[in-house]
Amino acid sequence: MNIPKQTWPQELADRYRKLGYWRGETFPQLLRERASAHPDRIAIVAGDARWTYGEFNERARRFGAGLLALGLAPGDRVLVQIGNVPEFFSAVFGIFVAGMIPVYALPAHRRTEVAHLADKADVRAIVTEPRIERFDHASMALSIKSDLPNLSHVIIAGAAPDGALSMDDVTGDPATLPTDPDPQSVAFLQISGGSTGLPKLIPRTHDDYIYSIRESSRICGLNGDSIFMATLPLAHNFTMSSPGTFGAFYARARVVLCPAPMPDVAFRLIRDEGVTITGLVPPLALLWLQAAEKTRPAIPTLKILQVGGAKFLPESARKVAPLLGCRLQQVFGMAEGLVNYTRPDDPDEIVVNSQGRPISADDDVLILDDEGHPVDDGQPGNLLTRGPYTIRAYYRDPTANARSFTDDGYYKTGDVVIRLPSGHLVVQGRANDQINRSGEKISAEEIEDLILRHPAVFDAVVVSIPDAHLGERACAFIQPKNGAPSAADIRKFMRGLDIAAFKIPYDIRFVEAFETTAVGKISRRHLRTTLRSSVLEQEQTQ
Ligand code: OOB
Repeated sequence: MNIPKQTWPQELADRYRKLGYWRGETFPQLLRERASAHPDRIAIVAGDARWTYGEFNERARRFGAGLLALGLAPGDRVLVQIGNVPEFFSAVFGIFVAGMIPVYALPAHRRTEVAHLADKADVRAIVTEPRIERFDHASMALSIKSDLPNLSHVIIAGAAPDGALSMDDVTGDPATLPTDPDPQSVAFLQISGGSTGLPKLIPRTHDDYIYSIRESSRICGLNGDSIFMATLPLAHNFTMSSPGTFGAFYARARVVLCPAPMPDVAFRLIRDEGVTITGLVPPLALLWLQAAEKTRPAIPTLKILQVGGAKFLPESARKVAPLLGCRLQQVFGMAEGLVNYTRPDDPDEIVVNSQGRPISADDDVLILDDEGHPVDDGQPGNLLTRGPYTIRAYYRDPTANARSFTDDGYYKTGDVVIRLPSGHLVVQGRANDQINRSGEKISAEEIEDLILRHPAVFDAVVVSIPDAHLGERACAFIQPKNGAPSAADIRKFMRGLDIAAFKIPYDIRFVEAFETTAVGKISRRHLRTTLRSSVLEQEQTQ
């Protein structure tokens, strides 16, 4: 079963093509062209492994042909849950060249999230590692396979347990590979942090995504001599596309995989490999700054440190250039599309105080008050956007689509921003109920639903509160029933639910009852606001 093409109105699609945004390029073509023009150039460095573009392409083609030999067909979805190892790329590009569609899961995702994604995207195979950070991903994938009849194969980058195949054994004759896909078709399904329920699937097309990586690599000044270090998880949209690993491949540059984001590991790798650009979330940037203050690392090749995924405060932003000897670039993006960058030639004050401006002159940005009226520059409002690389709908999710898109195709980001006269945006926070913990997005509603499964919980409300280290953290308020569970009981119970560990709130508080509205119903939005203010007041008086 093929998935439908992602649809922009014909008139806009024509315009994006005419302006040269959509050039009909595809991912299989991208890799093939680079491999044929620069077969011996190093594409990927990971520990002792150094893959040239030629080898990268060969590995992808053998694996793609192997998927076909297993009986999978172009259009099929394949879930990829792989950490920062080179097999991430041979798997993903192998899936591309076979005309199939990768679905990305983060290494931190556990059975609940992965099974949901696998089911929703109706995947035929899962490609994963035996273990990532000591967790047994292979067994988890096999257990999910036993529940989903269409999921026929678990493929392991490494030694495979019984019932799974090793990636090395999934090979075939590259002559069986199909011709390049339609550039307007969906290239992959990215996942959304979201504010409600489990992750939603984001269909990105070859045309739209390649436009965003091409422009991102231009904005960030990437060329064939650039060395991009992937420090955050490879599956995250920031690491993949802003300009990320895909932007680096587009520019014929080199990608270095960082095994751990800790300053000592990262600084050494930057020095040894001559890294020129990398990207971090704010809490990691703070860690690097702290370490740099003590050790003054010699990392002169590093020209740009990108920080994004969550708000980077000006006090910290100001320290990047003096302590790390490179230029800061703020990145405010979303897997749904829109990405904003501060530009290399922006004045320092803009780079420190804003989260950048959109990639494209055709990114339509609206900033509206709660009644839907545009606000003036300098005033906070809700950010809505549409454009040549922002989706028009989630994959198979009419309820989310009705909530998240306007009739004229704008995506309601849920972010509250201020626009400066220069067009740069300053992020103020979220209008909806999402916790941004170190760049990991957590839906308050999803966590409430999970806590409610505990037999001694009558009701739960989860709110986001500021945290000195993480930026924000989740705080769960619980109204118990049948006895008095402790915070430790709740956490233990949640660990048993097979969810990503970052979703388990550390801060759990008990209340006797929640305030109710006049009609006797609880307005969750109102409750979250009052509970959040009560925490903030308490913290201020401490
Ligand atoms: C990136 O993508 P997602 O999909 O994980 O999260 C998007 C949300 C935004 O709507 C916003 O709430 C928040 O993350 N965010 C920021 C931010 N960058 C993202 N909030 C404040 N300041 C920033 N610089 O996080 C993402 C995707 C591509 C590039 C960079 C980040």
